[in-house]
Amino acid sequence: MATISSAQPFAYSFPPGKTALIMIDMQRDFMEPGGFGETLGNDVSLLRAIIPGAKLLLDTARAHGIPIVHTRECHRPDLSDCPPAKRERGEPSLRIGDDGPMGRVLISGEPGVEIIGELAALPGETVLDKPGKGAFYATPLGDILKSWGTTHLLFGGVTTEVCVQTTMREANDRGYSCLLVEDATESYFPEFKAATIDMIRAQGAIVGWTATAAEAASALT
Ligand code: C5J
Repeated sequence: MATISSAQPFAYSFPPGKTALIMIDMQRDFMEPGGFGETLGNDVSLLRAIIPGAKLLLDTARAHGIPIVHTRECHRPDLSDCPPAKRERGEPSLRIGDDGPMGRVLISGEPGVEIIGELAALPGETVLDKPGKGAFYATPLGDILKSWGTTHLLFGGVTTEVCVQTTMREANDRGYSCLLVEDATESYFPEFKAATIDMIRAQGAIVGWTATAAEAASALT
């Protein structure tokens, strides 16, 4: 059992052989200019600060045989899995499925859906396309984790309060003990990231624990 004594709100213990890392949506559409994140009016450059923390987390998992699931938020080219309410919401400069500088926005197989080069999946790692904010909805994630005998989940990715938090809350309901890695996750709104971390840790780890990538790495050495 590995233990991060400095995790918040108290020590987090996890069995490396029953732990998986879920890296949420580190794709060009959220991380680079011209993608979905920017069409919503966000400054996507803010997210790049977590690349070193996310890389450390991936490298740590790889070094310790912890399986990795990379997710990508995207839809089928015919948009049959995109609810009209999602596509029509707000006043983005480009909507889901429109042609943009990185191909059709948030459409599977398009360049914008690729995970950024620094954090790309290695052969043998699982890459799941998900149409929702949560990674369990309309994906085989639940079955995959069951087949691995997973009991504990480490989380990184973007954005903290949307796809990461949605997935972590559902994972918590499904019985997983979850750790959010603080410097491997980011939001376009720093105050939303801070609030999410506070909410997760509140009330005796009601949704899970938080710690840094370095703390997770040193717990495993
Ligand atoms: C958003 C995500 N923010 N990956 N998606 O729309 O968090």
